[in-house]
Amino acid sequence: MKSINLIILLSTLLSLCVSDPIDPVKEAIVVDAGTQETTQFGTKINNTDSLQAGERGPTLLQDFFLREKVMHFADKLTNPKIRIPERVVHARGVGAHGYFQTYKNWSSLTAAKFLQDPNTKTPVFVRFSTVLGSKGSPDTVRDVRGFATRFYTQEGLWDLVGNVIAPFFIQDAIKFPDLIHTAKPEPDREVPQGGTSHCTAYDFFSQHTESAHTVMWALSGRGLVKSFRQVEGFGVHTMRLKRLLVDIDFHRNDLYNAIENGDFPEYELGDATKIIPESIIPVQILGKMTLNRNVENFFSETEQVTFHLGHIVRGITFTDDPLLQGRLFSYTDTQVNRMNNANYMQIPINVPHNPVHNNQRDGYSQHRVFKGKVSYFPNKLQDNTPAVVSEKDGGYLEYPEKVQGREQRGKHGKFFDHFSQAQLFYNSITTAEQQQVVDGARFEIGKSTSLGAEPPKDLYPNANKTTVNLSIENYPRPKNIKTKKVAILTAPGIDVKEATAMFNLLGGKGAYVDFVGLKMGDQDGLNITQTYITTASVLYEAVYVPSGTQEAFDKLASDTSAFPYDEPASFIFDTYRHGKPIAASGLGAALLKAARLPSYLFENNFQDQKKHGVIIHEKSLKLGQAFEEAILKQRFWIRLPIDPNASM
Ligand code: HDD
Repeated sequence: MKSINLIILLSTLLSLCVSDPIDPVKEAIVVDAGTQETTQFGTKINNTDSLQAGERGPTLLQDFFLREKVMHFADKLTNPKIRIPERVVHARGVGAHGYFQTYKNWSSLTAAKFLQDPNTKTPVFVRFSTVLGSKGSPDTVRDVRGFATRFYTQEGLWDLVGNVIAPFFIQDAIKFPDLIHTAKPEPDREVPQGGTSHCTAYDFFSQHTESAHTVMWALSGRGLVKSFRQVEGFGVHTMRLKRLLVDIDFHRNDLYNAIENGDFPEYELGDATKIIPESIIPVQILGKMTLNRNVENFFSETEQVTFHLGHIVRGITFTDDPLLQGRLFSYTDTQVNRMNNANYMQIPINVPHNPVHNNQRDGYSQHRVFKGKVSYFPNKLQDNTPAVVSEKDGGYLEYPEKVQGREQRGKHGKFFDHFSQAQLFYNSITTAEQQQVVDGARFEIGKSTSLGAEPPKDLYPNANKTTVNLSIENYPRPKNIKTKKVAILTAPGIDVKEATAMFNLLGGKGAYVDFVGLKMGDQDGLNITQTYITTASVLYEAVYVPSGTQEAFDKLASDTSAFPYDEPASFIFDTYRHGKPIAASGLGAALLKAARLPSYLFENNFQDQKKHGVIIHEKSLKLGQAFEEAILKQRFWIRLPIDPNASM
């Protein structure tokens, strides 16, 4: 008895001293390594085979372990009551943990406590997602990306369920089912998976012109993000997040690997309602979020997290935006259906880090054990507790918005301006980015045959206006090449010293460098981690070809039969046409020639090479600095054709 009291006392004391005492996810972590296997009811298992009558006899019904194991597996996979259905939108996602710290005390702006003390680290969980593809679809399709952030504040959960694109396709939640039906795979053939380049999507977009602005964003580079570590997130209705760090490749691995490597992505939280051009109202930066911990288990955390805009804390309230109001209704519905019971907020990833008390009881999978007989209010038996808290003493603060009007369908006239913001966006991005939008539109509309849509009239309301911070290309360049992914192309006979020198130079500055070769493993002392078959140029920010023997280059440049899928020359060519930096030393230039890069690049004009991001030199270390600068610049749009007829 005494020892139990001591434990309670100790844990109470501990919870008083530690700033974030409860992390239900951490508490729920189970380490199976090194343990003995048991059934769900704790009995130790003595054999992995099923129980049968004799060596060749039938299996016995009394085999409780077989019964339990197969039941659990089959239910998980097939029983719709137990298997959690994938989300109807944003099914494919990746999550990470981290924390948020406010830059200063914003009590002049909000009562929210987590925005007051710069020393408080508020735990966060973020789930990035594509919108349209199913759970197993590719990360890399053109799509909007979701950016859902949960803040486990000391006053409850606040979910900021946003996207990486500031505007949204519809102004009213009632149109959401139409929007999603158009963009999801077409119902007759279930194609395409995870993309908008098809008839129904553009049928809708062309008829429903309030989508124009958002379609324009989706057709820009923001619809084809390189990495979740280099996105901006927008709460769309209320808040805005800004990014700080940069980088690389396929989204799940990219985020996971960077966090494992200690290169934690950081995002700043700013405040700006609706899409007010930043040239008119600059974003006020409130604080910074750092993602520093990967999930332990994808299903338990990333799949079971239930974001909802209605998870809100004191100091933050809603507006009368019809899209927001509809979402508030929809997300509760979705989560109840998806999780198949009303107790989903008791799953560790969903539990607030502050105490929860109310009179909600029972239901499937109830994890809590409530003491006493009171589950109602008002009551005398428990002195009217759990008690409500007045606004002044810390209860939720309502915003006393004045509301008036008659019940009606239909919107105010300002909702019908569909093109001025689209035009402002187009005017505010660079020529190369405009070309991207045009190319994207040509591809997508080209895939949408027989629409017969009329071009809208009066397209030029904002013909001469621009605003700031909409161009990705014009963002401040990164200060170093940390986490940039660089490929060094090799074959037996390449100059190991040069290859190693470049590896050490870039790797020493934090870049992620891969030796790409014919076979994995050791090649003349180099550790080849990728082959021409397992990787592709799109996964890298830059490529370097070291010098080597004539023989090595004959092989790299001409023996395409050795590289049936992605031979080195096309690796270089793809890097070139995507505008990314290329470097070669000594005979390495032969591979660039084999890739048919323009001949003027081989005329030893260093300035010209720097301008085009193709750096060639006798010695690798001589080109190191120029190559590093080129990697920092990221893209050399000068190489890409600009269509003079592309203007809108
Ligand atoms: Fe939504 C999920 C973002 C409008 C209905 N939405 C979902 C997620 C994100 C967004 C990021 C994934 C959350 C996660 O990672 O678990 N949604 C948005 C944004 C919108 C928006 C930025 C416009 C401003 N959504 C919207 C409307 C409706 C929904 C208008 C319904 C009327 N959204 C849902 C949903 C989802 C969802 C069906 C699917 C799975 C889920 O909620 O948990 O309820």
